[in-house]
Amino acid sequence: MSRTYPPVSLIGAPTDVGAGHRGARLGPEALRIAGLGEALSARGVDVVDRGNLDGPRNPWQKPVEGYRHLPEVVAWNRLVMDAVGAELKGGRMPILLGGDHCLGLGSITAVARHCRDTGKQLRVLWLDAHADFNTSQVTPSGNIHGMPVSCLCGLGPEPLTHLGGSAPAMRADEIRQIGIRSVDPGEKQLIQQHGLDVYDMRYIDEIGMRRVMEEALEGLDENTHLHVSFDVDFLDPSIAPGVGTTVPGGPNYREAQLVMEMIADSGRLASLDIVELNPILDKRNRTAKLAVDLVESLFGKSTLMRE
Ligand code: EXY
Ligand code: MN
Ligand code: MN
Ligand code: MN
Repeated sequence: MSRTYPPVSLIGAPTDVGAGHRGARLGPEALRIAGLGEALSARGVDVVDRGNLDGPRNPWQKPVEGYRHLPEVVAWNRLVMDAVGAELKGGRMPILLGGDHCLGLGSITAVARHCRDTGKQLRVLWLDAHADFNTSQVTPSGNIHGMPVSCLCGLGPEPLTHLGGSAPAMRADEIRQIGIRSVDPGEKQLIQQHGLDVYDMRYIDEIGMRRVMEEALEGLDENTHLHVSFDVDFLDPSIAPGVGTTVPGGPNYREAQLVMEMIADSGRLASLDIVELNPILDKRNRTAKLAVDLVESLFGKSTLMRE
């Protein structure tokens, strides 16, 4: 059965203000050059490219009170929240092209507000090697791309936790994290205190990716808005070297394809972030091309021959 998809809007957010390496600001162009728009159009999707948001440059400073570049991170996330919110209001599926993962805060804040306005249930699938649940007190770096999930859950500086006007933007039980294999000590305590549902690589090894996805997608219905926040460092570095914070032992190509195909089968995908792609660290744009290949599977390209 060939599924139809909502019209899609690509939104470029060329910044790495939240990251510890520079280069993710080139991610949007790398994804465009890898043919993201053309690949989705070829699948019959109505694609509009809104171009790039224009936020402050990366001042490349040291952390201040546990946060690096907080004013710039706030400014970029406000732009992202407004742009993502406008596409949702217009009945289109926003695909945010990062840029580092601090932008997930603005994106998901917009999605959560849209869910409140429309009475939809929010479910976030956070595909990542990292839990991104740090705070200024426990962060090892001050980089805010390690903090978007804690900020979304109400832990963090007011300008970020209250980006959408109130906090928390999202409840901890609305998110499932998959692929996690690098968590800091303080972060781990916070995650346990807040009861976050984390499908880490050890659990994936034990029960397999199919069971993990069945559990993570459990309870979705026609009233669910599924948001996928795809941090490309979720993937094993051997297939995705073009990221700033690689962690060995990630999902292989087939496991990643299965994740995307099972999300597509759910028919609930309604918004997407593609973040942390760093072309400076990539090899001939292969990581961007892999990301496009996997996003095509989110839009119905399947390797299943047994219909
Ligand atoms: N947990 C480390 C930190 O907070 O600095 C590394 C975070 C990397 C975050 C990347 C986006 O996923
Ligand atoms: Mn991340
Ligand atoms: Mn990550
Ligand atoms: Mn409040």
